[in-house]
Amino acid sequence: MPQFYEQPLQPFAISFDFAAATLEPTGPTLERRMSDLEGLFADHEQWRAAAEGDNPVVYSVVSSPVPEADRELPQSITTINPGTVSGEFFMTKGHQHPNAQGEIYLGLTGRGGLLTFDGYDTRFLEINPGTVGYIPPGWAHRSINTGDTPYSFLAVYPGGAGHDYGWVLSHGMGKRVLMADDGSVTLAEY
Ligand code: PAN
Ligand code: ZN
Repeated sequence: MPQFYEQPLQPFAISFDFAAATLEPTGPTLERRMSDLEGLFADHEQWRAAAEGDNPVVYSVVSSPVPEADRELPQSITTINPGTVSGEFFMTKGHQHPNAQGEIYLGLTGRGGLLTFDGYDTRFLEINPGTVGYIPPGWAHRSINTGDTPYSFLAVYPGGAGHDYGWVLSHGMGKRVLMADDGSVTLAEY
């Protein structure tokens, strides 16, 4: 057995409902409202009006009880509500893992995608139900609901990777994901 700084967890099973996008037992959960997303949408005035108005829940994250600690492998389900801010689809804040390590996403419900940016190139991957997306080490990532129903996905990531949100605020994501006039998904410069 390797040496642990804390008592290791015992093996345990997680009951996972693909359609309802829930897991049990449940660890930490969080909700991000519009007011939590300052500086991320291109149309700052419309963002402010929404944040100071009904301030909708943009997304929520429910985690299993596996801790974010070295050697552990936490999982969480994110659900992003449908909507736009001046045509820019509802999305997660986006982050880099400062201790660069890979991550996988599995699409569960709805329609959406994964925007990745390594500081030079941007790639947009559709991650719909049944699709696994791989995020290599060093690629910042943000998820986007491009549909008109809630979009959910499972994320599995190394517990020691950390989350750096300031990187995305200062570097952006290279592209924005917008709804075109005909409702289709289009990428625009940041
Ligand atoms: C995901 C994200 C989750 C919420 O579990 O943390 O989708 O997005 P933000 O963290 O950008 O608000 C993940 O990538 N974890 O590493
Ligand atoms: Zn991540």
